[in-house]
Amino acid sequence: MDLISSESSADSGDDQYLGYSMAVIKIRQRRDRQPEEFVLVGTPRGNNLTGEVVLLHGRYLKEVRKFLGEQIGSYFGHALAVGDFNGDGLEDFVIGAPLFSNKKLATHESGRAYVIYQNENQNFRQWHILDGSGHFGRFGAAVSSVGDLDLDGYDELCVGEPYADDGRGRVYLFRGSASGLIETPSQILHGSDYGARSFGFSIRGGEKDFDGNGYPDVLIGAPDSDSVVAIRSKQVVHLETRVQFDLGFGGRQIKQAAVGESGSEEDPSEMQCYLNTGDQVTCMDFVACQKYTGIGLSDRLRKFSPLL
Ligand SMILES: [Ca+2]
Ligand SMILES: [Ca+2]
Ligand SMILES: [Ca+2]
Repeated sequence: MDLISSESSADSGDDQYLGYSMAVIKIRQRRDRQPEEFVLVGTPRGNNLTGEVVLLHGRYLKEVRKFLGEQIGSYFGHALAVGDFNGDGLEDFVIGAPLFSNKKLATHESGRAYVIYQNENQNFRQWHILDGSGHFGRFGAAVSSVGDLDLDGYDELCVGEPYADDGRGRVYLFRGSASGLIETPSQILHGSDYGARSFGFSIRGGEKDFDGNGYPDVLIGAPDSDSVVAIRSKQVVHLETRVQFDLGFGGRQIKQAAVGESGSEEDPSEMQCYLNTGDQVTCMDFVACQKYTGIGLSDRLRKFSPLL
């Protein structure tokens, strides 16, 4: 096996911690070309301590671009993740900066994650920022594209905040969409629910389906409690509901209507039914149908909620 490495940097590059994190990303340099593999390398003490992420061509290991941090000491480049969060077929990436202090929120080391979307022609102009929730939580210490957990065509992102909740830790799940990651997390996992500490210090997911239910699962490291938590994805059920109203004219006049609509163009004055109170009312039967679809589902769902 040939040893290939990048050139050594100048002495000024010492102690910048190049190689603190790494990821491989496919980039399409021109519209008429196939994507090529590039390497992202985190350097959290680079660029005079703001941190930087270097993009190298995968074949030649030559630097082609740098992404620079915005705050000294934020550890921009501590963690890296690659995924296609807006489902356009081009890989995007995320940079964690867990020691970022948010002046607007007056929080110290609350952390920040930068989501960077790839466009055609190696263009990364669209950035998206996700912030941690409080002091010393260190949101962005781990970032991981956990694949398309709900199989809707957009990759999901997990971000660890390992020192939130007095050191118990949290992990945020952000869902992808056509316009990129949805800023409000769809789920927050709490280390306290698993008896864990520093939960979210490391995250790995999107590659394996441990329980064979057709959906990828996630591993979350919690080294302060000497534990790893395996999170199994639940199956996603798409439910379609339809209601048909029978207006009580011998089944001859069946109208379809959405829930909550009267759907009636018939004469409601024909009151041929009685309530328990003795009041006479218009007869109205209805038929409710529910259909479910999804990957890996059985013919019968154990917990299938009835419509009414
Ligand atoms: Ca994309
Ligand atoms: Ca998805
Ligand atoms: Ca699974």
